[in-house]
Amino acid sequence: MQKSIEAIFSGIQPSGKLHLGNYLGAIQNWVKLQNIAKQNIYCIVDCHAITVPQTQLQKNTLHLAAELIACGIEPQKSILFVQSDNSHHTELNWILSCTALIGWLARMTQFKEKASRERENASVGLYAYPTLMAADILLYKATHVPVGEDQKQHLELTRNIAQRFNNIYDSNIFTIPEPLILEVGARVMSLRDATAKMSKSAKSEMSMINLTDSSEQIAIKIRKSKTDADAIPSETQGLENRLEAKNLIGIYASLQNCSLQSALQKIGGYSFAKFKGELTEMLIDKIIPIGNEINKLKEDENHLRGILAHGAEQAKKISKTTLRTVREAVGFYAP
Ligand code: AQP
Repeated sequence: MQKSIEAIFSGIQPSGKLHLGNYLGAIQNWVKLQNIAKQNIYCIVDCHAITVPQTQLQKNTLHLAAELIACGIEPQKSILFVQSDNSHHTELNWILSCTALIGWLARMTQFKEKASRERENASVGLYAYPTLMAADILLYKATHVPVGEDQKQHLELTRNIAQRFNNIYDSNIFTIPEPLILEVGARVMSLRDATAKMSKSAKSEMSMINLTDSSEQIAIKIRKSKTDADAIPSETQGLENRLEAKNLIGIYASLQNCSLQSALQKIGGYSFAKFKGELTEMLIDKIIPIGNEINKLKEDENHLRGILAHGAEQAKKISKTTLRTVREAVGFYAP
């Protein structure tokens, strides 16, 4: 992890219960960054979530706040707030959507994946998602954005939008953010199909480990996770074309905070039955205390609402200054 980081921004959608992929790929790094960066802003991005229909948005938003705090996001160290609680995001989004080019958006692979064959029936919001993400980041002059594999392209687009805006309006209003590429856990795949990423909105509960799963649920999900008939190799080359095996060993390595190669040095030669037993124990040790804390925090809704309200106030203080300079640069009427 780099030293001397000025300002971090990252967001997460309240689109369902947090899973192991969110934790290993994003949140555990946010927790570490709190002690490194000078300013940490973590946003529950409900405006992004409604790009596809949501049924329990309010409940999921509060639950996500509890989940993030239970994972170690400390409101004393980080600004934690809900996106729709700060309308500067949607206001800047409009201005940036007049800066972003259609050709740029058309190249975004996540839209292609999420809309798949239903393109004509996908929402305009799903298509324009990256400009709102750019607004989120640029409002706070974030210098670094922790991103997993799946978000690299969107961050590149944010950089292009910021540069184009600065050029058009002959300003240096926007800081050009750098990606903070994660070393481990960058992409955790589904336990049932290792060609798809572990995802909150996946239909099968068996495809993901949730942070509120019980020990029994964790054990059964790992026991039933897809593998192959061969033993575990001692070298990474032995994992070629073995996506499911690679995924499970990747999870093991992330939990141990080591590389795939050093994990293999330890477990090479194990049968999957033996390996799955060890992995289950490690997951239970990691997840059960977090789950207990989530359940405790969820009982006090007012406490959670207080944290989010304070976070929104702090966020608005920063974003209103950026938005004012943007409005001036664009030439908007100043009443
Ligand atoms: N499977 C994953 N492996 C590693 N990192 C992941 N992230 C998500 N899934 C994985 C990272 O978690 C952060 C928050 O993600 P998000 O909620 O904003 O959106 P997402 O990437 O679309 O997550 P989901 O779980 O797949 O949600 P749905 O199903 O609603 O689309 C991001 O940093 C992301 O990289």
